[in-house]
Amino acid sequence: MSSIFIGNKEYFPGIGKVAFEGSGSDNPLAFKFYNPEQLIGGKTMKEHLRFSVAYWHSFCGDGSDPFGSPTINHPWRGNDSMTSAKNKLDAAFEFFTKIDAPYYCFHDVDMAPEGANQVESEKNLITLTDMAKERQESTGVKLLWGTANMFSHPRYMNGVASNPDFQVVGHAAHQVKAAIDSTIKLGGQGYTFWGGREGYMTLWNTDMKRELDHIGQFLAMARDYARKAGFTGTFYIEPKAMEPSKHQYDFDAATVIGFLRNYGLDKDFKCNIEANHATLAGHDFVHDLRTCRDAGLLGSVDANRGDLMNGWDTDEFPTDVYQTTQAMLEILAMGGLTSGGLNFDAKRRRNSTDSEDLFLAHIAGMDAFALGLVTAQKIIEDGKLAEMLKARYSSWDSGDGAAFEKGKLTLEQLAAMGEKGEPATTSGKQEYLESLVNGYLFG
Ligand code: XUL
Ligand code: CO
Repeated sequence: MSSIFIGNKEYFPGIGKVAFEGSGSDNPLAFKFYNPEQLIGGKTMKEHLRFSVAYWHSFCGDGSDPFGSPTINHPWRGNDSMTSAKNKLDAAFEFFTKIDAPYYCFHDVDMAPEGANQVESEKNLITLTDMAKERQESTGVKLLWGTANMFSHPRYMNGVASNPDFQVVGHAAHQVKAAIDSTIKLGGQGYTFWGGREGYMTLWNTDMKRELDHIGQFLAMARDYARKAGFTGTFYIEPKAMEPSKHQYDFDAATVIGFLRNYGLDKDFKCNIEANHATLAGHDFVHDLRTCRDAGLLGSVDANRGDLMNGWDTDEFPTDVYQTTQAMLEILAMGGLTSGGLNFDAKRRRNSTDSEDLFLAHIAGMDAFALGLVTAQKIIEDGKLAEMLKARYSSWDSGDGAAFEKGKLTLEQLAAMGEKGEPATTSGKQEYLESLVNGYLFG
């Protein structure tokens, strides 16, 4: 096993490049199902899945939670914040290379420490992203999307673009402009807005209509700036139902789609759907994916999963192949991801404290999505599910049903058809369909 290090130190010694060894392998540090070059329906697994590592959870998360202090001691901590940030960058690119991830995503403050003021913060960001550009060129790893962390700083406690205080929105613009500049410099294929503070706690102090109008205006300004500066990628809004705000304006996919259309943003913006955010909204992950696909607005995916036993954002690695199969079916059905990818917005558990756990967690997620892809392709090739779906709606394919769909019937005509007697009882065949899916998964 050869050592790989990006700067002058190897941060994950003893771990080489993770390779595909097949399902028979008992090497924990090998892929069992993710075989990057394997062809599935004419494209390689790597091209289909477009895996991305989240800088924040993987290199900034330290295992702390609201009840306890850090459990994970990162070896890249230096004597000052800029030294730590530079070491962290090298560790990150070492990890991307070893895990064979083609992409990564980051927030401004994940990579560069905040300075005493906005101007100093931007200077730090420029220094670190200049270094990241060199690391991208030497390793071939690319930026899937960039974003700004507009939720941690106290100035945003009452909102970002939705803030009742205009001065705060000026600060937000400065931060977003710097993050967009960095994303363009790094060749990012997307730019994400997650509105953690864009919501409210009580209507007693909130002018909801005005706040939503301000968000619409702000996003249009950000889009216009980025397009003028040469950004050709996709903007994403990432829906989330709650946490941190009680009522978040980007509640779920349907809400975001309505918002984008309402403010004329749907030509430039798509959704970035996160599994655990969909479940917080009371939906299955696949429900929000389907809602976006049907609207032509599924852009990218934050690949994780929640714990259905509780109601907060646990950001676990996605290892449930039932969910990854459903997700990959949606992605294949829309012709694949284009500028988006599968970004592991997931953190290892507080008590997964070995540095190899970061590898094991990503391997588990990548293998689960590879299994999902293979199964989804099997389902498509076999065609039985699609055939049954088509048959279920066949009464709309000809005659009066087809006339209805074409808008050729009046309510009076339709009502007259209702006099023909009780319709037949038709089974939905749910249990049979579920057993078919189990057959594709395990047969
Ligand atoms: C928060 C979340 C964010 C976004 C980017 O729940 O998912 O990390 O993905 O800001
Ligand atoms: Co996310």
